[in-house]
Amino acid sequence: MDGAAVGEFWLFVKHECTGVAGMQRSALITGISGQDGSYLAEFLLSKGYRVHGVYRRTSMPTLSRVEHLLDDIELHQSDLTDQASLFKLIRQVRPTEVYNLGAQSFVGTSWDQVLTTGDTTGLGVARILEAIRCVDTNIRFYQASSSEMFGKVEETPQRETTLLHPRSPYGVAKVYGHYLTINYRESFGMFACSGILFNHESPRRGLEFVTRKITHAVARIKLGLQQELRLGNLEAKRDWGFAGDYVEAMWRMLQQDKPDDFVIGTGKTYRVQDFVDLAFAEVGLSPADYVVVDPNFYRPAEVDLLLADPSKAERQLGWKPRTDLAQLGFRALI
Ligand code: NAP
Ligand code: G4F
Repeated sequence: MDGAAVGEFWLFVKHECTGVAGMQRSALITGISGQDGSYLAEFLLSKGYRVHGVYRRTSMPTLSRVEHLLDDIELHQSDLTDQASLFKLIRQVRPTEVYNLGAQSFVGTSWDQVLTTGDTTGLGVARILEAIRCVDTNIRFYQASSSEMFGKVEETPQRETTLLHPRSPYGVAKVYGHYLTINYRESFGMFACSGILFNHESPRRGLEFVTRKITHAVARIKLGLQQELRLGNLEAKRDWGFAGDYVEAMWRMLQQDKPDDFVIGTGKTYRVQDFVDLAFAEVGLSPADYVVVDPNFYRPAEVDLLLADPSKAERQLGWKPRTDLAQLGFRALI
């Protein structure tokens, strides 16, 4: 046999072993139709995982972000508000890892839908942890926690030990999920990790979030399709990274010897106004001619400043962001 044939042979043997002995690692992702779910699915497939995704029944399709993966992933209908269906799903799939990315994730909406947000973003964590606990406590669990939990920040930069002071119903629900994850680790010895991720963006980001709202509008203005861009608080500061980098950190957390919690961010912060300036500069236009500050987009309570200290992740996970805001490139976001 030549070298290539030997390689093929071993690949075949490996495939047979993982298939027959059930050794192939499998992951279940809630929120697979979302920004992070789609990048995580791609990443796990590249690592040889069998990838299962949870999606909700909707009157219109919501799977455009994973359309290119539909032949490679297995989709299951369920909902974070439905305990029985989550239990049945975990029992049927028996994944080795569960990534809980599903949530009502838009901060602004959380004041209008306090209970839905609490039910999905908060209690949803309890339901999936309970399902895992009943089926198999060896299943490793990742919870998508958020820098929004730091809220009215108690120190800067924010790290794993920074006191939490959430400023929105969304932030409050995430605090519940974060502490419940820690509690299941401490109570039942489960391998449960909480990733405290700072804002991360991509071309797959929803259009209601400020980065995509800005870049989408800038493109439309440049093309003559829109005349103005109405925004809220331009002074808020965020630590923005790239979603594709951050999903690798999620996976790395579940490959550790011991479960733990990690802050994931870039360690740089920018004002919304800075983002606006950069995006308009990219197409040679002046924001002053188009941006209108509209109090309708102010929030009842604002998170003024987020800045990550991701040094624990770098030390323990060997993870570093590869893409900062400038590298991410505003053209890619448009
Ligand atoms: P996203 O694009 O809004 O995706 C949210 C996902 O949750 C979607 O797939 C959505 O499904 C699903 N979902 C909503 N309600 C559900 C329910 N009741 N049952 C099951 N699934 C439900 O959010 P993302 O940016 O990918 O964020 C992923 C996770 O990380 C979220 O938990 C978010 O709160 C958290 N997080 C995000 C950031 C960030 O900057 N992106 C930072 C920190 C933490 P549909 O498509 O059906 O709506
Ligand atoms: O893009 P945003 O809506 O993101 P926000 O509120 O920081 O939340 C995102 O990041 C969290 C992590 O910290 C995640 F947990 C959460 O799920 C989500 O992904 O708003 C960013 C900032 C805010 O200060 C907001 O007040 O931009 C300000 N802003 C100003 N004008 C605006 C607007 N935000 C939006 N969405 N729309 C505006 O017109």
